Amino acid sequence: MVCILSTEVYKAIVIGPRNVGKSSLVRRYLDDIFLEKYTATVGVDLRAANMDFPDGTVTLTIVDLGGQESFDLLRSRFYQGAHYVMLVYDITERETFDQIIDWYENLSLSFCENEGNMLNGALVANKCDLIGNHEVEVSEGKQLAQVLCLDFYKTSAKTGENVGELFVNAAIKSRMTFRQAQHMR
Ligand SMILES: Nc1nc2c(ncn2[C@@H]2O[C@H](COP(=O)(O)OP(=O)(O)OP(=O)(O)O)[C@@H](O)[C@H]2O)c(=O)[nH]1
Ligand SMILES: [Mg+2]
Repeated sequence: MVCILSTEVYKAIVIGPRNVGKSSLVRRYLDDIFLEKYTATVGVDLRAANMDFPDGTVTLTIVDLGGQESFDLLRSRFYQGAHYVMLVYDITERETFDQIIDWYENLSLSFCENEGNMLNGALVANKCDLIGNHEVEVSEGKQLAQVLCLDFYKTSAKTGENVGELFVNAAIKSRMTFRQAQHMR
């Protein structure tokens, strides 16, 4: 964590298979727009969100990582120092859900001792607006999240459902874990 004047700065990374809507979630949160056209993230996009809480401002730097396999090596370089991980799958593509364990294991391998000594993050079931096309039950997502000790969010970058909650919670959890770790020193 970096402290610039009274602003605390934390790092969140957004990962998961290609085309699941990672960039769309970030875009929905920061710009409040949704684009139907798919443009793959080439490598990484870096953004930042400022959030005002009663006890101070938090800047969440958001590292949006392209899901294509060719970026595997590059991607792991950005895991270092992350305070919160958003692990995204597409609720309408079971294959993306089935890949989550591999993503999690990869992450755990190259991760990053964060300052609280545990991997803080969320499993995100995106594209939930496509009702009728769901290939993964919400209960399955919740169960996996529980096993991996992650929060669970069912989101739609298209409608905005739960998107604000996801990012605000990422900032709150990052700060809480960091402060708890400070206390224990
Ligand atoms: N219906 C619906 N479509 C979505 C949603 N989120 C993303 N999409 C669409 O899914 C496609 C992929 O979205 P991206 O946000 O580019 O996916 P990504 O995970 O960033 O992909 P990579 O950068 O290649 O890893 C785009 O055509 C989006 O319009 C959603 O919540 N609902
Ligand atoms: Mg992207």
